[in-house]
Amino acid sequence: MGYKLLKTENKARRGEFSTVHGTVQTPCFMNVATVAAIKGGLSTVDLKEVGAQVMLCNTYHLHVRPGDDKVKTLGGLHKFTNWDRPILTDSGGFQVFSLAKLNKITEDGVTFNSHVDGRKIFMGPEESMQIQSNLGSTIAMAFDECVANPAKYEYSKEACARTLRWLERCKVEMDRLNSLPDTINKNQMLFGINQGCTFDDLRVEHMKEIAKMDLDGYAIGGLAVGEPKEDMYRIISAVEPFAPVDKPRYLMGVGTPGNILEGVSRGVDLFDCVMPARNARHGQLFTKKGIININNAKYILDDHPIDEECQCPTCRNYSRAYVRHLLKAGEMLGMRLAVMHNLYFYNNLMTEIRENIDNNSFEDYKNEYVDRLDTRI
Ligand code: PRF
Ligand code: ZN
Repeated sequence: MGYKLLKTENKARRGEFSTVHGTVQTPCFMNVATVAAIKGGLSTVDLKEVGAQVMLCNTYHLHVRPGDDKVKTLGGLHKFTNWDRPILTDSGGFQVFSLAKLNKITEDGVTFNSHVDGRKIFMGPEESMQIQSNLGSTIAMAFDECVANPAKYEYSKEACARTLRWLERCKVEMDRLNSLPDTINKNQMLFGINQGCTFDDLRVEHMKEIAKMDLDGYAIGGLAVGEPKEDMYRIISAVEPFAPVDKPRYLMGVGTPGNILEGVSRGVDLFDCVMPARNARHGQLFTKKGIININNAKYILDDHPIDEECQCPTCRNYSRAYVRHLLKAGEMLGMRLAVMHNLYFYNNLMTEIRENIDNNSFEDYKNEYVDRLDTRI
């Protein structure tokens, strides 16, 4: 088990990450299923059709509903969702800070009100690890504090130090949970999360500290939270030399196809983002030539597939005019077909990225696509 670096082209890495739930070919996009379902009505059977390797679920949401204790009783997330490939669970840290009505942060953890029924909940590093252990995910994320952007230097420094102390507690708790007799996944992996806002010195210092801890992977958090993309790229380049070469690197919550290509070219292996599914639900569809808005009247009589070059179930069977009509009519099938296309597009983009790194043509591929892919046409 673990990460194997197969090939590099400049900083871009082609690798294989093996887990108890199978091997992930990297670079890889992880498909967001916050409440253990892809928004837009895709099943885990559909997820395989769109070429997904990894599903990402959320500790916070599943703790609030249906309850991680229920999921454990039902045999864990893999059995619950009928998904036999890797599942990564986010720790709840980020969601608590961005979603719930936050009460207070202390050294112990965070107290907040549930976004479902307002009830008061406490979550700290131990609680987050216990919930993720109950869910039985392949990879658990450390409980971190993602500071809002912009943030003051002094506050970012304190939050960073707290995130490091929390990580040490996460590791101790994870080791304890993995050794208990009734734990669902005794090989659960732990990824640490680099923080430090947009301050290069805090970021590098923090990455150096967490790199010493022999974790299963290293995430870069706290980016794509409203800062200019130049800041995001600069921070990735600053911390990358201090991330262990023999462990996967994960850029959390990123991003557009262009952001992913830039991330890969700076040495990132894993990505996740709500964007492909969310945009699809609003009629924004990715194609090789750029983003189309299927709600546009010019598609009313368009009998071509969304993307002529796409081999997804939607493009193989249905026209732009039909998908447009379904979305306009508010039919569930419209969202489903649109989301299938966009997720296939993202997973296929990763396949192409891998092939190009294998063939030493990634830089050319990136330069050809980077502008076009994020353009609205
Ligand atoms: N921390 C955690 N999850 C996250 C983030 C983070 O900083 C981000 C930031 N883009 C997305 N998801 N735990
Ligand atoms: Zn398609």
